[in-house]
Amino acid sequence: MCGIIGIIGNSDVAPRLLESLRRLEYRGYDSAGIAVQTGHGPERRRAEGKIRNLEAVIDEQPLPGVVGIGHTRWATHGAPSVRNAHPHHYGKVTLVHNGIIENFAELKAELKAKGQVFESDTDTEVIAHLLNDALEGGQPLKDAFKRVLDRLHGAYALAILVEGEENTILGARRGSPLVIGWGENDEMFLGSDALAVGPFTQRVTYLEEGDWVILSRGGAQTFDAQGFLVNRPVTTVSASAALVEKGSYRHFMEKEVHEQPDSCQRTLSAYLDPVAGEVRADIKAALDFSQIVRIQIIACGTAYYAGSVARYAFEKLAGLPVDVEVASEFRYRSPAMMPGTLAVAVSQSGETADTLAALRWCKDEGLKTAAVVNVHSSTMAREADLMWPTHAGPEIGVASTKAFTAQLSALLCLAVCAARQRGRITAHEEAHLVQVLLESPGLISQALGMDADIVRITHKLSKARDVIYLGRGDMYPLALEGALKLKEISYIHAEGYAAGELKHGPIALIDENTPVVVIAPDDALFEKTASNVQEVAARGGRVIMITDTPEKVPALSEDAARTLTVVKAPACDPFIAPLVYSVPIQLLAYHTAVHKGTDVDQPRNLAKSVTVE
Ligand code: HGA
Repeated sequence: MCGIIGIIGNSDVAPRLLESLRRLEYRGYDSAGIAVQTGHGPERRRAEGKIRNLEAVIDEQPLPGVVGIGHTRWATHGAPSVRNAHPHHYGKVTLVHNGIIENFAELKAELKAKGQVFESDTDTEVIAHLLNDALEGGQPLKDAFKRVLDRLHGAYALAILVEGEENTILGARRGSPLVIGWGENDEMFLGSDALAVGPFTQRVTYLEEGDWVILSRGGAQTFDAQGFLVNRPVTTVSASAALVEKGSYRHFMEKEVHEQPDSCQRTLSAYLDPVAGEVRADIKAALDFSQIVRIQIIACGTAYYAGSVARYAFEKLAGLPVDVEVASEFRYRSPAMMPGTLAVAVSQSGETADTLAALRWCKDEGLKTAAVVNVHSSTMAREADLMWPTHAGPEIGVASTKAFTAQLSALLCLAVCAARQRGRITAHEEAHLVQVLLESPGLISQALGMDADIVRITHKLSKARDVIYLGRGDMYPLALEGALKLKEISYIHAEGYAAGELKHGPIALIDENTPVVVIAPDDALFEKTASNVQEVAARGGRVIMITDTPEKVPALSEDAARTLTVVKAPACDPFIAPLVYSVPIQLLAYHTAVHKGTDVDQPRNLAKSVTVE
């Protein structure tokens, strides 16, 4: 989602604002802008589309000045246009905003009734009007800011410049994250995450929910939601620049797909003790699964599919009932929760607005909560009773890959932990499963070797209008994830179905123009899935079958055989098949998108870290 940067610097800030915005490009955006204190009030430059368009505007009309703010916008209210791009300005106030002001219509009506004119269609602009009014009314800056924040409903991270306050940036967070960066020689920064300030400092303070701040040269006064001065700790983050460069890869997504042996290894190491052949003692000590009667997983998008895969493992191995629900439905459904339920939020960023709201709802209901997150300092990490980290490293590609397999790695380890603690498996069986899990990075690496075979089939796939993905058991959520990945980056319509469900409706879609991707590892359900392949082939469907046992693929009639393409995956234990088979489905989507020439890392309309509803 939108990125924010604010700098109180010692030299011209425009180039550094742009540098930070480039770092934030990965979040997905549709316009960008900066504002700088020029000596006669803040001045803005804005542009639709990519940062390079903004650079061109600034090249033509430079913005000198040492204090400024910048923003990448992912439109929620009002079309992506220069007029709606941030910073927004009214009177003395110029500001950028992440989030949604839910009561903006009511506030706007009130302000319009006073004769004020709005220049954009955004919800954001009301904040500039409100703050300007409060300042014009003679209120001191601090009181005016607090009064305005109290009137806002919804979610915001804000960075604000005020005319006449040349060395100040106001910041506030509710619902959307914001960090303070502490630089050298009294330079100060505000950012929507640690990566935003990463080029300038590694020393950051994470603002808490409801916090607001008056940033000045060399310092910051931070207040909580009630207006009390608070002291939030300064932490040092390891924003290794190398992790956010593409290196020799064409796209971040390609790099991240290839990083999966490492990211899964790192994540598995946080959960498994390879020497003892068991789940690590600290993980076992943190939660006793024998005290849990049910798990409620809440997540969105790809993380929801990771949770859906995990359900099979928790139920089969640990005999623990699991429900998985998309957070945007869960949060408004008034679900009936059973005491003893553990609520598990799964989110790469740990900031996903719907998942966070669902997590908070569970906490309010008195449930124990856990968060599986990749950003360990995120709001979910801090608010959940228990943080289960993934170690994927920064994920820059909007379409999630390594974060997904890291989530799967963590959740599969936790399923083993639960099975052992609930007496469902012996120490010997635990050791076997730990061994199987530890083999997965090597097998993921082998699966990356399917690249060339997959490139060969994607030229056909890229011409399809619709694609169907089929899987059974834990390959069913993987089929859903495969379809999502293809939709996200290649814009080809794709749907995932449980293979056995095909004949109950979707088989009507089968024809020679609709490729069917079948994910069929050599597991207990292989024969059943193979029968579904027969059903598709019998109707002239084109099947791409991803399997480690091509020799078991049923003999098809000569005609049908011509339409079948088998892509060989590495043989693996069915327990880790979701990890291994993630790779070919990611590669399939990636190469199809590359073939189509889409913007793989920043697909249209999508954003990373979805901090709005
Ligand atoms: N509501 C504001 C900001 C949108 C946002 O936070 N996107 O991530 C707008 O539409 O401009």
